[in-house]
Amino acid sequence: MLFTRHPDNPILHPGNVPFDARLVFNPGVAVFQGRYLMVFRYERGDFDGHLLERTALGRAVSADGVHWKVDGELSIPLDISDLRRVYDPRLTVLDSRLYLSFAADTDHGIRAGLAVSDDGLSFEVLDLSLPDNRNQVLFPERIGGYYWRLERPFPVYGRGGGERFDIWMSRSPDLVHWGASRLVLGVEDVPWANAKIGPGAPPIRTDRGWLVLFHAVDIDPARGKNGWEKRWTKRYTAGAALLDAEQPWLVRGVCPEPVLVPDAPYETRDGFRLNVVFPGAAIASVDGLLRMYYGAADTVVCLAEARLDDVLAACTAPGGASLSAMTR
Ligand code: BMA
Repeated sequence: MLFTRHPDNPILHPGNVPFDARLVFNPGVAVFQGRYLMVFRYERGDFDGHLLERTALGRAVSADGVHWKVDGELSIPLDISDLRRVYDPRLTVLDSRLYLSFAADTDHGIRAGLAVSDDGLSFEVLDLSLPDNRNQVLFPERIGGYYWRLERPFPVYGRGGGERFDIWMSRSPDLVHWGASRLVLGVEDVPWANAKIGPGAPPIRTDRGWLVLFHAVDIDPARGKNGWEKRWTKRYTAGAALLDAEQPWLVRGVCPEPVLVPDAPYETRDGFRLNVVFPGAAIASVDGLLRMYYGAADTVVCLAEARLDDVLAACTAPGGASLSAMTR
């Protein structure tokens, strides 16, 4: 595996949270106003009884990106009457403002939302997509004069009724009106996936293009009891792809193997849904280290690290799926 787990994993778990939270996972992380900021998903409920009662967002801060202090809950002011819950946050800093993209389950479908903040505490909602869309991530820069996002719609009828979903992209002149949508990466471009893929971390600019960490799901009907669930046949792994710097809908390469697969006990043995690594953030440091923050087993927050150059080289190595999207 290209990524090595941090020895302090899990870096955030329910025991670190000063309020009632039974599962703490799927983080968005950004360096904002001089420190690391994390927004994470948490579930309240009865861990031993395996009952979950409430999904919400929490906030943590850190000086080094490894040691975190939870400093409260975060509420997103969504003015819709059919809202059920908000979850799976991602953070992007763009023009010195902090953007939070999130999934919103409503009575009428799952919507991808975007909110903005100037202090990391209070947010204004800019947009909620049509259903069904999720895993929206915002690029940290304008490209060709537009804002860009990756997203993952759920085309159930068009893909034969099963869970076979792909990574798409839209652009916007103002972060509110999105369009000119294109397919970026299909499940068939990811050799080890057989079910669905979705953008994970907001893309980061490198000298070879935009690096995207994504999640990829394979289903094996032989998988049985897994975590709290009687039956959970999916495995969530992390993958990496490189998009063109100026025409980001063009895929320059896909790492032919996952960059992280569930293996550690906190990914495969303890928790709500086992065999899940769900990347939500990537941070590159000046000394060439790439950090990936991810949810493990839908229960804790973890960190893994790789050399950025190694990940870029793997994305463009011969034998990997590459350039397949260029003809779309
Ligand atoms: C996805 C989302 C994520 C979750 C993952 C694994 O569909 O619901 O929030 O981490 O499944 O359960």
